[in-house]
Amino acid sequence: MTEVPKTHPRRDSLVLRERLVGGFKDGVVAPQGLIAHGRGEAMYYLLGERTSKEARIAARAAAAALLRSERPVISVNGNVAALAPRELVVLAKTVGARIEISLFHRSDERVSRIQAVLESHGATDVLGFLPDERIPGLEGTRGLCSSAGIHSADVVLVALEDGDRTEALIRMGKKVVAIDLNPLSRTARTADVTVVDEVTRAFPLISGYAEEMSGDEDALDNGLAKYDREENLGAVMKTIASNLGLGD
Ligand code: PTJ
Repeated sequence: MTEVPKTHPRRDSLVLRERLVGGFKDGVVAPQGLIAHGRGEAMYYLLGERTSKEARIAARAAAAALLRSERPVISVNGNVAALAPRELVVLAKTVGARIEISLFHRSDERVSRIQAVLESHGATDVLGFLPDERIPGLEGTRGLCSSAGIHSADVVLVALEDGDRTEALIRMGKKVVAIDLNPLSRTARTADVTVVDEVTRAFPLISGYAEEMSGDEDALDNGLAKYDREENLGAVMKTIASNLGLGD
């Protein structure tokens, strides 16, 4: 991998790129994942590359939804495994969620490579290699899932997810928590809770709130009550407009 100079003003962004490229070379990230990352980078740039107040409000609601869940599942794709494997394993342990590898561009080889990455960061009982169920409405290998994971989950956390998949999960009656830098994406607009932030920041943010609120029913109620998706995404769009000099 290319060494990123410690003093480079855009070091954080370059480090994420290197993780993606490394993941691609290791067979973890799909080629399409590199393009998806570029789209995310553009949105992140427009958002000022920081965690907004809206992201914090959404992350609190996300943590509350996961803690209230009976059967939470974190769905993992190639990009997430390359960018934030440690952070996602920590979140899964904090909220007691199962981890399922669920790929848009599925191959058994990539699933097992992603599983190895997650296990090297402490994940156990990772689902996804032997799917035995389907997500209705999704054709081909895209629709595969596990009966012990996504199929029977009540809350599914998806990150960098394709809009079709998010909509299909909602049609199945799942509560969907999404992490997506694009407030205009179908995933962002249809998930029950959308955290508009970069995934490596969003996971620790949600974990932190989960630790803080665990066992405090009033805090969980409050976290959920303070979140309104349309209002939240509207405020995010205003930040983008303002950063573009298009103030109201
Ligand atoms: O590993 P696979 O086979 O499951 O494929 C994964 C990709 C990412 C290729 C697949 O899910 C895909 O095509 O995703 P989309 O439809 O391009 O959606 C990705 C969304 O994530 C876009 O809205 C991006 O803006 C957003 N995004 C990209 N990078 C980040 C991000 N959101 C948060 N953090 C990021 N680093």
